Amino acid sequence: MDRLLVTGGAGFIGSNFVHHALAHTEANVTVLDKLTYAASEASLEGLPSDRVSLVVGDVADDTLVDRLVAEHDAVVHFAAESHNDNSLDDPSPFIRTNLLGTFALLEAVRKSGVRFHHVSTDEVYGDLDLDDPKRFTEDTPYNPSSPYSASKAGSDHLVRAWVRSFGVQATISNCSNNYGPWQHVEKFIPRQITNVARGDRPKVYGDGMNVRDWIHTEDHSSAVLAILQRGTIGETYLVGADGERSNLEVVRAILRHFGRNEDDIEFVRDRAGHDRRYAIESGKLRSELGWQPRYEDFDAGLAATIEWYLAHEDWWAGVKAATEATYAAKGQ
Ligand code: NAD
Ligand code: TDX
Repeated sequence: MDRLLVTGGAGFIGSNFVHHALAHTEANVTVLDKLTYAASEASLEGLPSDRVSLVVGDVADDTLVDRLVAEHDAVVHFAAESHNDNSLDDPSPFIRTNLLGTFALLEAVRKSGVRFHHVSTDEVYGDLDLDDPKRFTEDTPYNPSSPYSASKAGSDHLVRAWVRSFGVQATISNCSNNYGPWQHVEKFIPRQITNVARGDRPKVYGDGMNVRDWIHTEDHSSAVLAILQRGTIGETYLVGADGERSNLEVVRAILRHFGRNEDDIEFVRDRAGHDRRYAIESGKLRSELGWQPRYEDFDAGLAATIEWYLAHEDWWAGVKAATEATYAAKGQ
């Protein structure tokens, strides 16, 4: 796999994966990214220009995708509309990018025989009750709640069908909530870090008891690379690092880091259809591919992420006010 095509490689997780792949393989990488509001070319700065190039384009552009895919040995597909709240305001770009984009890529790899890895989410499984001892496994039935998660579920089904019907050489990973550098301030952890950094209160939806299973984005990258290199074609792997925390626990940890009162929280309007809890059982990935997370201490990973946002205020300050204005207009 000397030539990798990474879709969405200018986004939060995709850009981290590009850095990871360059550091841990000999591959050259082409990033295919539409550079939407969520992208950041800064996240790719400093990479060796003889090994990385950026093509600005749409994964749903089948002519472009056919040509690019045929020039590579493998595709790692991160490109997506990724924010649940945006999908509730306007589902249409989610349907176009997440479904039609994945369809265009699958047709291209069908023609060229190129290896394909599809990056997906645990949200395709719906949610768990807070007191349910179960966690999601590769056998959990699909039950998505939001337009975003339904579009990702649909894209997973397309991949599975293209493997079974057309023999496409594909794998799928479904990962839990990522945190780390370069995540857009619309998302929970960066929103609350930057709120508290500006002296504002964290904004928590509903009662704040919703649980997410946090994993550092670097650990997601190492899992994707392991699956790309050693995964079994046609298989799905769940990716998680045993990082279950309620939203309240997370904002209290952020407030503590800044020396602020842990109860200085603003409870705002709940998200429609808000999933209660996600939890990943990642035993298959660990036992079959020998993968292990490096960031097993969430509090240490969160502290490093807070410090990163404080050191990169010039990166997020420009979009913070507009992001907060959009939330405020919805009572969030
Ligand atoms: P992101 O929103 O930060 O980045 C998405 C990237 O895709 C951006 O660079 C954007 O410009 C690009 N993009 C969007 N539409 C495109 C199109 N039509 N053509 C080409 N490029 C396009 O998202 P993220 O959080 O980095 O998520 C990356 C992937 O990982 C997604 O598939 C998402 O479903 C999945 N995932 C995310 C998480 C998480 O916690 N963020 C967890 C599990 C899985
Ligand atoms: O201001 C907020 N306040 C709040 O309480 C925001 C933005 C979120 N929340 C809550 C909603 C969720 O319970 O925090 C939790 C996390 O919210 P998000 O960061 O929006 O993530 P989530 O909806 O869980 O989805 C994320 O993980 C799975 C990614 O955005 C998806 O792309 C991924 O598939």
